[in-house]
Amino acid sequence: MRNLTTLVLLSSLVVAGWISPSPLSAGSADVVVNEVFYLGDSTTDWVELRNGGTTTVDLSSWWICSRFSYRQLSTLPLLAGADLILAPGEILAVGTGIDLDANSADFGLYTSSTFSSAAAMVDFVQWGSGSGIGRSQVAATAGLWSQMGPGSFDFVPLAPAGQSLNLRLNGSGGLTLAEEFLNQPPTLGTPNTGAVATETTRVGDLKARW
Ligand SMILES: [Ca+2]
Repeated sequence: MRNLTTLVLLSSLVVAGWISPSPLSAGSADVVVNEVFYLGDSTTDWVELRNGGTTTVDLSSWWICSRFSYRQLSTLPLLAGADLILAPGEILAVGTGIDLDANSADFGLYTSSTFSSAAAMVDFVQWGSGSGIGRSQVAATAGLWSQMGPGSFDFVPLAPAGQSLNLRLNGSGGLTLAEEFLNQPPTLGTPNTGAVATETTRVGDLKARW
C-alpha cells in the first residue's frame, strides 16, 4: 500500500506544480549518483557515478555540490574508471575533495556550476535530516527528489559505521520511475551488491523521474 500511497502523493505533487520533468538531454539524465561514502573526511569521502543510459556521456565539465561546497569533477582524484568519459553501464568513482557531512547533507551532480538551476542538476541524494541544508528544492523542481510539502523533503537514513549509501533499483535493472537506496558495505568502483531494496528493507524511496 505504501507504493500506491506514495504514487498518489507524488502524482498530486506533480499536479500541484512542485515537481516537473528534468529538461536535461536523455544521455545526461541517465547518469546517476550510484554510491556515496560520506563517513570519512575531505580526503577519504568518495562518490560513484554510473551511466545507466545507452549513450556515452562526457562528465569532464560537470560539478558536484554538497551543502554549498563544490568541486569540478576534473579537479578530483579518479579512484575508479579510466577517465570522465562514461560509456553506457560504466561506473567511475572520484574522491569528493569535500568533507561530506556525516549527519546531514545533500549531494548533487551538475552539468555546470549554476547550482541553483534545476536545468543544470543531473542527480541528487540527501541523507540525515534537517532543512535548508542543501539544494533539495532545486532537486524537487528538477523532478529528481521527493517533496512531501512546502519546505519538506525526504532523506535517506544515516549509514551505520563503515557503510555507504547505495542506489539499488527495485526492479529488473536500468532506470525506473522510482529508485531506491540502501546503506550497505562499500563497493568502490564496482556494481553495488546486496539485496535489491524491497518495500520492507529499503531505507528510502526518494528519487523519482517522470
Ligand atoms: Ca559500488
